[in-house]
Amino acid sequence: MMELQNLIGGEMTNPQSGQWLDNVEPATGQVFSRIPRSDAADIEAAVEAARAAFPKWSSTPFEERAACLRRWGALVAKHSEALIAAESQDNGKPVSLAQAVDIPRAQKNLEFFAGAIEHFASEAHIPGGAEFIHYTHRKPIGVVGCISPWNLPLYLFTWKIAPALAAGNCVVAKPSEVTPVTAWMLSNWAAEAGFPAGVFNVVHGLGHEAGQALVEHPKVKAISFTGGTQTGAHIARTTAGMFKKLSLELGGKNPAIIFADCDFENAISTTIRSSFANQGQICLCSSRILIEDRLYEAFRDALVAKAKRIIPGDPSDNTTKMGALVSAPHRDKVLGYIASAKEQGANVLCGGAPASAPNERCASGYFMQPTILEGLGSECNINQEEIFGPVITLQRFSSEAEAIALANDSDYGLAATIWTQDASKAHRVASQIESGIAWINCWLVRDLRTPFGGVKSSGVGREGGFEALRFFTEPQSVCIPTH
Ligand code: TXE
Repeated sequence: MMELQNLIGGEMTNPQSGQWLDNVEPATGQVFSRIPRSDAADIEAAVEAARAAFPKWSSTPFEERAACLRRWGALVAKHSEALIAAESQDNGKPVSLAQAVDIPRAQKNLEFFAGAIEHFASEAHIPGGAEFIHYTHRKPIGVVGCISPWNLPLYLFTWKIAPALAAGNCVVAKPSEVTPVTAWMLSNWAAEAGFPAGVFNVVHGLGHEAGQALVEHPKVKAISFTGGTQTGAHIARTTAGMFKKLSLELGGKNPAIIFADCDFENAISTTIRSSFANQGQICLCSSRILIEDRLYEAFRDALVAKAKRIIPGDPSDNTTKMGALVSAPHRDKVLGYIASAKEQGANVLCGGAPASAPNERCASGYFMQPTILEGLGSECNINQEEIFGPVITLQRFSSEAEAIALANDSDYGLAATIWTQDASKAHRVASQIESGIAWINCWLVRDLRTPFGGVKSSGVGREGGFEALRFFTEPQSVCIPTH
């Protein structure tokens, strides 16, 4: 049985409580590892180690901080096969996806922020007459908390810790208890990458225990969180009176707007990917497909025909395109939404039930059929709440204005995709969509320098590029006379 440990002050440590949590493989439903059930005592030890390491790390030249990140990235590359297998086993995603997306992007995150810190400049302001110079000194904050979810475990874990460390902060990270393995593997290589003891700490455990203790710790000056909107709201309430910096990347209910003049084949194949990739467990997935009236039947039938050909398989099989959902509770949550949709009169065009096990090994795994629903109004909970599984709904519109109104009829505002071959319409529609991200005739095309995040219930703040480095620093404005 694999036993994970916390990394605190450069040492791999067991939970002070002596309590452990089972970790289940989604494809089989079997326990395959156990992790520390850490609590406030473990968080306290990690924060103290981080505080002790901060003076030296924050004054380490940025070139050395960048070199540590680059060495870490090289270690991810060196161990990529083991990381790919571990990510797939822990999350239920196909190995092909972990190989194509998760692990290469984790390496890229580390390398990208090594470069970003080498180019992160600050400003000076010289008023007319040049009697004074005002310069902005961007200083690391101190000890910061990084809390990450289970859908893209190492990808989103490194997306937070890399800019935090690059900027000169010391980190206490709390990965999801549902998918802790690759964060633990990475923590084993921190010393080899050159990070001094205490600069980077990982405390495993439950959100409302270890996570809550991290969020409310008075010496943790900033929290970068990705996860559910409800949890994000809870963290905001917890920290409101503590005036901590907060970066909240939360849920989404992303529309795909399909105009009749779209590139039909491209729109179909990309919408299948944007709907069902990672079993629909990506905050950027499209879950509301809005189709112009005169194209509705043709698009619907083509989408359903493709979705029916997606057969959930054993994630460890290289040919598998769709794996298992991350946990039994999550699988049941998704099935609950489908049952509710049926009760409300939805027409199930395909799927709508658990998928049969792909083989004996996976007999007790959490597999679901890709599901497409139609016939529900925009106000229906199925079209308003984040399901976060392989479930999409189809709605129709008859005008550009109606498409925009439908797309914006949501408490969320993370991402949107727009399909039209009329460029001016594309720009016009994109500018009216309430979202942090808009893709036109493509999906999930990423440039790590761009601001990443959402509006409304999709979160507060932006990650990515210099946005992340500005979040993880505090600017001080200094003024000096020039005479
Ligand atoms: O998220 P949680 P979960 C959405 C998706 C999903 C829902 C819940 O709809 O169904 O969120 O998923 C830690 N103080 N997204 O349960 O609970 C927790 O341990 C501090 C969208 O995974 O928000 C984990 O490390 N930390 C999202 C992390 O928060 C707490 C991706 C996320 O857990 C805590 C994942 C607390 N009180 C889910 N409670 C996206 N935007 O990509 C929990 N945590």
